[in-house]
Amino acid sequence: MKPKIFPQQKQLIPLFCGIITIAGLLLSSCNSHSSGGQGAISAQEAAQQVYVAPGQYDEFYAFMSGGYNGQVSVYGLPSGRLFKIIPVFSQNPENGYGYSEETKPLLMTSYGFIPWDDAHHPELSQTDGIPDGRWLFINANNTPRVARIDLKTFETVETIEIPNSAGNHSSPFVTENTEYVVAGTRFSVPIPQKDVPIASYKQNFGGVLSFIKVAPSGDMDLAFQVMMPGFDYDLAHAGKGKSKDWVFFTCYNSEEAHTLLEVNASQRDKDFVAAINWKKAEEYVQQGKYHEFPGTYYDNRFDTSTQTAHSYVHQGVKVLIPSECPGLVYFIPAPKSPHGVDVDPSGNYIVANGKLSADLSVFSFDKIQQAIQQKQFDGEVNGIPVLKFDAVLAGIVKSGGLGPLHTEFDDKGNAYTTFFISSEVVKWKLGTWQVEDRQPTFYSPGHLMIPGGDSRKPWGKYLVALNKITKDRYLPTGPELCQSAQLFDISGDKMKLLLDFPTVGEPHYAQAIPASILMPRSDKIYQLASNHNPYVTRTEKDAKVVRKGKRVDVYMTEIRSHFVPDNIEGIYLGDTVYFHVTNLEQDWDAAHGFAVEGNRENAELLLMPGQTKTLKWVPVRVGVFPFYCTDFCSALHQEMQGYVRVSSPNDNVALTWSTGKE
Ligand SMILES: [Cu+2]
Repeated sequence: MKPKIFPQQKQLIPLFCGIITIAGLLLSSCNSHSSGGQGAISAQEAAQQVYVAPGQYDEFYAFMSGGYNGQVSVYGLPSGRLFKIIPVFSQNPENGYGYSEETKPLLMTSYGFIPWDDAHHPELSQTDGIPDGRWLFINANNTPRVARIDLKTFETVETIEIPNSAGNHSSPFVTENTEYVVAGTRFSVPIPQKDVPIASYKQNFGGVLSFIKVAPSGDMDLAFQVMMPGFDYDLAHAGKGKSKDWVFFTCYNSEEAHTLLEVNASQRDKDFVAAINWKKAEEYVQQGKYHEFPGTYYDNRFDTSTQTAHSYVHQGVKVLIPSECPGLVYFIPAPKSPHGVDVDPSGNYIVANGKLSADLSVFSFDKIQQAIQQKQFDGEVNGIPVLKFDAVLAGIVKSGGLGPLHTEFDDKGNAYTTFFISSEVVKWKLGTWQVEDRQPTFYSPGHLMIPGGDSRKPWGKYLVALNKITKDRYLPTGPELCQSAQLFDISGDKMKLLLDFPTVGEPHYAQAIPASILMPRSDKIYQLASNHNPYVTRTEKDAKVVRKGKRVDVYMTEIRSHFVPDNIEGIYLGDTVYFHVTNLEQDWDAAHGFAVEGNRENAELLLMPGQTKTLKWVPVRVGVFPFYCTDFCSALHQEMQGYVRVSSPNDNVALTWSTGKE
């Protein structure tokens, strides 16, 4: 297929060819390093804008999903510097998350211990529709879950499983005051799960949209689900301002195909946006108009006082059936397999992007309300009224691009949409629906992100495009290339490309917030005095080793630059040893690690000041094995070591422990 070049690009960047053919979605060959366009600025000017001098801070924190690494990475903007990787759904040997006994419960599900997932959409908590810096939520796509990260510690503090769901993609978007986090199923499945022929899809499969209640403490609980037709639910956003009682979900595969979806789910001219009135749903639940469905799911909560996660197993879900609940759900026809559904800062405009179309359909919340009142319906699906397309349409953006995916907003009445197939970001005006600017991206952007760009108060200075393909943008690293983000300055009339920077995993979506909001909230240490881990050792003289049958508990401390105890004898083959390590430091950034040779199941521990963590170790050989601090903590870090002696059960070695005894 001949690569298609759009006129603006042809004129300004003749070599640009990162265009994908719609038929095969195959990237054409591309050898360009050009990054110009109307917004081209000199390298010096761009460098000045992203340069954060040594010792200076970035203006924004950006949180990017790690996709198939199951993590969140934290970057600074505008520099693109990576600060931290927050493990969420995947074990992380780097800091022992999912390996320490305290964090293992966070990875528990009804399927058992799941050490991996595919994390797509970070979402900051909001107050009054504005990111407030309390928590960051993120979804697990594969084994449906939603996690909450506490932004005081930048640690995962809760994961909740979502029953009846499969491929938790349209998640975890929050309502205006973080009353709920929503989660829509990507794949429809038999509900409840049962053994049926796949060909019975239309009779047996359904899709649920889940509403997770968030308590003022942040704790999540699955409040109710809405049983929808057997479509694929893709993305969501809650309303804001006048539309704050509603949540909008895009869906595709209204054809209800179960094989070769690339053809069979692209038959219809229009799929839908499902508009759900969650206030009404609450009323129906209160009136008892729900069905109790079976479903086992885990809610895993990290107790900050004991620094330990616990799993709570729940049974049964309240499910609302739309045909029994008038006014709960309406379908809005949206062209051609829509992907993103994005609500502008005023809450009036809802943008749905048909990923196989060129145009963007923008709906008006006022018109939706009017159409509902006047019953301007175009039939119904499973008892869900379908609103007349023309009655709710606010405008169409004739984009000139192809494959619109996702839209965010600035604070000046502009919207910005990524176009996957034509590899560009298009800026357009709300109300006039006119295209104001377009810039190529390199290549094939999925989501884009403007700090606060899905909220009531965008900080419209920068835009980050999260690109799927980076061919020829960086030094080659074999067949596997890094993923990439591109930073644009959107403060002026024209977007200006400032920076390419590689990302970790596959970033699907991102959120950003001014550093001035998060910095003052950030904890520096864990207070030793308020560490109530049952295995805490508060002083060196409290260190001890306790045997109970074949279980040995080592209560150990670390402080620069020694362990107490550092010599342990009287461990036998067949024992299971739990090293409960407490970092006694009370100084910011004074971390210590702990690792012991021959640990087959678990990684290391990494302990922040005042923290207690537990590493399980089952010795498999007789001998004397070293343990050591893995974090370069002081000038005498290399001296920070110890030994544990393992004897044969036939021998008779007394249990002893000590430090500094010759
Ligand atoms: Cu150390």
